[in-house]
Amino acid sequence: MPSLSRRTFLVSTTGAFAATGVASTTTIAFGQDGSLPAYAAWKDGEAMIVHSNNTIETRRDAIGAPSVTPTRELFVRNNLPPPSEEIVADRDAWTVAFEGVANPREMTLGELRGLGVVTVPAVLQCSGNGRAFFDHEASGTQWSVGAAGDILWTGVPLRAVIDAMGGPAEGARFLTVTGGEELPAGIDPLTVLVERSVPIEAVDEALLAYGMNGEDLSLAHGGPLRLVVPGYFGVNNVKYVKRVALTPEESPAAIQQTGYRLRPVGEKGAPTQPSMWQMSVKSWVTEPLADASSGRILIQGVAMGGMASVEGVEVSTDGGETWQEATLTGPDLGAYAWRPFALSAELQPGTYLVASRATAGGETQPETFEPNERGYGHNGWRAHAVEITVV
Ligand SMILES: Nc1nc2c(c(=O)[nH]1)N[C@H]1C(S)=C(S)[C@@H](COP(=O)(O)O)O[C@H]1N2
Ligand SMILES: [Mo]
Repeated sequence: MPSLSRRTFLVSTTGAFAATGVASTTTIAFGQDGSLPAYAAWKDGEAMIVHSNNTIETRRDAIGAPSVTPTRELFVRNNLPPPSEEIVADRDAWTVAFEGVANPREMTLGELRGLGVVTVPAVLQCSGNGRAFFDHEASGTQWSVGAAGDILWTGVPLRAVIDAMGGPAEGARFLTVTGGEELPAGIDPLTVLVERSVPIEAVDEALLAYGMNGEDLSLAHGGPLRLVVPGYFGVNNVKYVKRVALTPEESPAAIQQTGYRLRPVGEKGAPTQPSMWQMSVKSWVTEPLADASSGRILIQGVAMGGMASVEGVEVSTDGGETWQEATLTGPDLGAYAWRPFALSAELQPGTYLVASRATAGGETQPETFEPNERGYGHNGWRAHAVEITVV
């Protein structure tokens, strides 16, 4: 059982947030019994692990090998409690402020819809997906592989919106987007505000999404409107978007300045360290995970390239001694999507260490991944391998 202080960490993101002790009072509404919180009660409970009210993971054995993750099985991750359901009652009335453009203005979602539409398949993955595979007990939710899913996002291309406002203002270098949660009273807003910056180049691929897998975006996933930056880690995909700004500097919010920074174990976050922006090549086996009967067994999983299309996936049943090329089974949905893979193997009774190793954009998954303070970005194939017993 984790200690109380560790538990406080589990429900928060930034060190600042946890250090204030505020997390324990504002987000203590735990799914203590493992049940889904009200705002996500429509999720498939059988498929999910409820770590807390604000951190809900897809079970590894529920992932299977889908091209697109069913919405009811997609993970949820909130740094703050989500806003009230009222914000999705009248979606088109939702307003967003645009700044750092030639002609700054506010627009309603109803108006934004008129500017264009695009559907982009892209992986949504939390920076901490795979944290549980580090040995140094990185603080935070102990996600295994299920803080990720492949989604069909529908929305307005951000480029069209910026163009409609006369283009970026002079000196703009970052896209800075603010979430619309109500902030807890009595503490410095910058310690809890969800506001993220990404390099301005991301505008070309980003969208303001109002649809997920052909349906209106739910409150749990950021409805009525969220930012999607294809290829970038989950945290950059700001939900409940209230403000979009093209800025000369990165956001002053702690979540940007010190949070989500890749750094050596034991070091504090700082703006000079790499930010969790672009994702890397990664894959994991989703079945079988435990016992199997001898004979022909179908090993399946999913592989993503981050910013590049998956070129291939190799599978090993002997812990990486030998590898065989797997088949990419799903359609090629582009650079930002994942692809399911499969390999049929003849296995005699015994124990096997089953691993997968993807290649994309000329990069192959490494065997190990350097530990880092917060346990971000793990894509080492060995730690993601599964031991199965064939009887
Ligand atoms: N406004 C807002 N946006 C947010 C967050 C948040 O807490 N508030 N969490 C971020 C993080 S850390 C992740 S991993 C993704 C999770 O998206 P999901 O809950 O739709 O799965 O949303 C990101 N966007
Ligand atoms: Mo995340």
